[in-house]
Amino acid sequence: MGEHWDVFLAPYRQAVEELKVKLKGMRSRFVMHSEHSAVEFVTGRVKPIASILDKAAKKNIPLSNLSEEMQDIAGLRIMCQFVDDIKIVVEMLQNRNDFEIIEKRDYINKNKESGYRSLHVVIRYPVQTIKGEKQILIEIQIRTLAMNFWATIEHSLNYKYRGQFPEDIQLRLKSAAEAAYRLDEEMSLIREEIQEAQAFFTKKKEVHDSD
Ligand code: 0O2
Ligand code: 0O2
Repeated sequence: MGEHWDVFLAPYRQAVEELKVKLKGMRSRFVMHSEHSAVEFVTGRVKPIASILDKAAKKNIPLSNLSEEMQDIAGLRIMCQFVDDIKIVVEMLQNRNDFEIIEKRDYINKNKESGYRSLHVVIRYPVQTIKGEKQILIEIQIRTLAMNFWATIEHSLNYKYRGQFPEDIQLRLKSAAEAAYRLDEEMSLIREEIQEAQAFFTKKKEVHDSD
């Protein structure tokens, strides 16, 4: 089976590497134009085989249907500073013509029971293989740094407790989720202040330049 997995996962590995370069490129272009970058950083991974098997068993997905039914075998994650950046990133993804967005799951306006917040988009991405083009599904998670902090901690605790959190930990995670939400709100307010200041200085500079 080892060799089969290598063959099966090869296009996913290639796609993750390609998309990391492409999405990191979005950040470089903001920086080049001296604009606030909607993209803070990008990570990506191919799901480990053991996690693919666990998830397939949990969701009753036959292994022969993995490529159609498991959307996050390849996963990219885009971290943003501010909640408002997430919308900008989604618009940029929508305007690209190297892949197609086929699904969007909004866990920001409608957060999960756990307290998890993120915007997920599933894309259909064409990979060039020696046997021609292969279309694969990829999940892109877009979240703020605060949402990422919470999700990373919760994910490790989940691993430790296998989803069965002791009650005190569960309560702490809920209140940490609320704190992360408030942090995002506070930062959004500061962002507006920064942008107002930038607009003011740009105007002032224009006046001086025309002197
Ligand atoms: P774990 O289990 O979190 O320890 P580079 O080539 O240097 O840019 P590199 O080393 O290939 O990058 O990895 P990258 O792109 O920085 O990040 C890989 C990380 O993605 C993982 O680390 C996770 O932190 C994160 N990740 C985990 N799950 C997901 C997911 O479902 N979707 C996305 N998009 N990212 C995820 P590890 O060490 O592989 O995993
Ligand atoms: P990994 O690689 O360990 O991160 P389901 O698995 O049923 O919840 P589905 O339909 O596959 O979800 O898609 P969904 O909900 O869009 O994406 C699932 C992924 O979102 C998870 O991947 C996590 O990366 C992330 N996620 C969803 N809910 C939570 C949560 O409550 N806490 C944290 N930390 N992350 C969450 P996996 O399968 O866990 O894989």
